[in-house]
Amino acid sequence: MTLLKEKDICEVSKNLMSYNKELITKTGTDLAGIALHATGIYEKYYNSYKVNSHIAVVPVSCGDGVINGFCETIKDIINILGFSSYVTSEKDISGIEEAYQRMADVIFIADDEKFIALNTLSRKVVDNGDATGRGYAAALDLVAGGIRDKEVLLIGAGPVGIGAAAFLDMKGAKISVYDIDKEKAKSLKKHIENIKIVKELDKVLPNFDFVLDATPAAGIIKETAVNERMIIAAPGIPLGIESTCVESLSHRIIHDVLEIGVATMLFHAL
Ligand code: 2YH
Repeated sequence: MTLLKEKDICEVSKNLMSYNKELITKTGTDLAGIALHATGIYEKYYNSYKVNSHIAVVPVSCGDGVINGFCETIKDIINILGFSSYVTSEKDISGIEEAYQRMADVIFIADDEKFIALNTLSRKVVDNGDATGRGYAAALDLVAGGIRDKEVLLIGAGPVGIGAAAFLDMKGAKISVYDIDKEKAKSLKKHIENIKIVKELDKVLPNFDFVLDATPAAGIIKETAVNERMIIAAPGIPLGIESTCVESLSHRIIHDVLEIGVATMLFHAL
């Protein structure tokens, strides 16, 4: 798990419009479209949620403390989806109190370990890891024009990988999973029986056209293992693709710091 730093997020807000355009080119839809696809929400409900839902983002000072720009960035991502959100002026417990007093329907809140969205009415709790996995898997499904019966390599069986596997399995993909921790891969197979466990990543990687890298491991995808058709959905920070090939592959990489995860968290929480 990566603790975000100010330098990771400082460009996100000002690039949101261009990121939406990039996503349309790559997947055929924007951030909202990917999150709708990930969560199965109908467009007509989205329109009424946009008008009626109030979203609060609460800064948290424990652990490494408030990250400059983190809450503002979450707010900006939510607002570009058409919602009305704000960062509470108070932080921590007082921030939660303020969000309830201002009748927030959903509260976004993160410490060093966990980042969640809480629905104050339904009590639904959405974890950033799970939502990020589902959002990126949904993006891959859109790029593939339907992932049913297609071979997908999932790298990493942690919280992001579990969310991705759940979505890909629901869509009928043929999933292979690699995790450096063999027990994690085995435990994922207990939940999703049809998953194949892969032991040597570099050996099998070139055989896949669809890859979802759900690890925070830098350079886990080597230039030599990338084939010319490969589409890589890579939510990890840092990016798991060897830096020497990132530029030439950029039109086939889906990667951001927070955007797809936060959009999917919100739509899942509603
Ligand atoms: O970046 C993080 C964690 N790594 C989240 C884990 C998600 N799977 N947290 C951000 C901490 C934000 C800080 N407490 C603030 O500014 O409120």
